[in-house]
Amino acid sequence: VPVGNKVSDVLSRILDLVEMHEQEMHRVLIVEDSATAIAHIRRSLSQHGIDSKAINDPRLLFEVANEYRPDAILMDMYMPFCTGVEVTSALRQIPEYQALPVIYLSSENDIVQQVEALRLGGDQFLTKPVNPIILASVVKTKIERYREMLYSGQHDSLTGLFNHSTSKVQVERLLHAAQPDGQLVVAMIDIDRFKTINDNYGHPVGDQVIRSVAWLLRGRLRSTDLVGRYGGEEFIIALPGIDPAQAIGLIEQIREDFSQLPHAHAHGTLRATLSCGVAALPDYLTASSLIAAADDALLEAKRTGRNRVVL
Ligand code: GH3
Ligand code: MG
Ligand code: MG
Ligand code: MG
Ligand code: MG
Repeated sequence: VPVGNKVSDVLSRILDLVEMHEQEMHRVLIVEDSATAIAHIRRSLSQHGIDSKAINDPRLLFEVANEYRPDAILMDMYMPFCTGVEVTSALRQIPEYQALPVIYLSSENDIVQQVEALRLGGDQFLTKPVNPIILASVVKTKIERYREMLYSGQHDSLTGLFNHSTSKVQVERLLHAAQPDGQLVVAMIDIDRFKTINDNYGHPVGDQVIRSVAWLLRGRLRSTDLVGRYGGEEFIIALPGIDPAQAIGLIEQIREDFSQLPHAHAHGTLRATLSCGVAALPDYLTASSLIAAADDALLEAKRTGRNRVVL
C-alpha cells in the first residue's frame, strides 16, 4: 500500500500523467530566418501532430532550448549573424546537447556544403522544398531513436529501473526538491548470499530473483519514489516526504514480504532475503553522504546477521 495522504497521491498521479503526455509529444525547435519558411514548416509539422517553436535569430538558440527542451532541431543553413553549421558546432560542445538530433533543412544544393554540415554535427540534410510527409517522418524517426538512446543510457536492461549513475542524479534531484526543511529517506538494499543462489541454481535463476526485487520495490513504492539498480544485486531507493520511522516500517514490510516469496528453479522453489541500510535528512545533507551512510548501515545489517533493516 503506498504511503501518504490519499488526495496528494491522486494529485501526484495526475501530474505524472500530464508529464508523461508532455514527454510523449514530439517537440521541434526550428531555427530559421525566413518567416514564410517558418510558417510552412510549422504547418507541416502540426499536421502530423508534432509541436514546434521557431526562432529567427540563431543567437537565441541556447536560451530557448533550455526553456522549451526540444527533442530535435530543424536547422537552416544561412541566417544573419551566423550559419547553422556554426550554431550546431557550438551546440555539440555542450554535453546535454551532444546527441540531440539536428536536421538541416536548407536550399543549399552543394553536396560539399551538405557533407560539411553533417561532418560538423548534423544528423540529416533535407533540401527545400521538402515533402511534408518526409519531413514529419524524418523528424519522428530521429526523435524516437534519440529517446531510445536516452532511455537505454539511463535504465538498466535487466530490471528497467534507473541505472547506477542516473540513480545518483535522481537522489540529487529529490534532495533539491526536498530542501530546505523537507524529508528524504535513502535506503540501500542488497540481496543476501546471492552468490550462493547463482552457484546453486544458475545465473538465469539469479537474474529472476533480481527482477523480483525490482518488481516488489516498484510495486510497493510511490511513482514519485526513486527505485534504482545500484549494482549487481544491490538497489537504491529514495523516498521524499516521509519521516524515517514511517519509511523504516515500509521497508521492513517489504523485507518481510520478500523473504516469503518463492522463486522458481528447475527442481522447486527457493527463498531469498534482503538486507537494508537506511539514512535520512537531516542527519546527512548531501546525496553522497546520504548514500554513504545508507551503505554503512547496510554493512552493519550484513554484519549483524542479514535479513534486517538498519538505520
Ligand atoms: P552478501 O550477503 O554479503 O551480500 O553476499 P552476496 O553473495 O550477496 O554478495 P557478493 O557481493 O559476494 O556477490 C554478489 C554476486 O552477484 C556476485 C555476482 O556474480 C552476482 N551478480 C552481479 N550481477 C548479477 C546479475 O546481473 N545477475 C546475476 N545472476 N548475478 C549477478
Ligand atoms: Mg536562411
Ligand atoms: Mg548480496
Ligand atoms: Mg557483498
Ligand atoms: Mg552486493
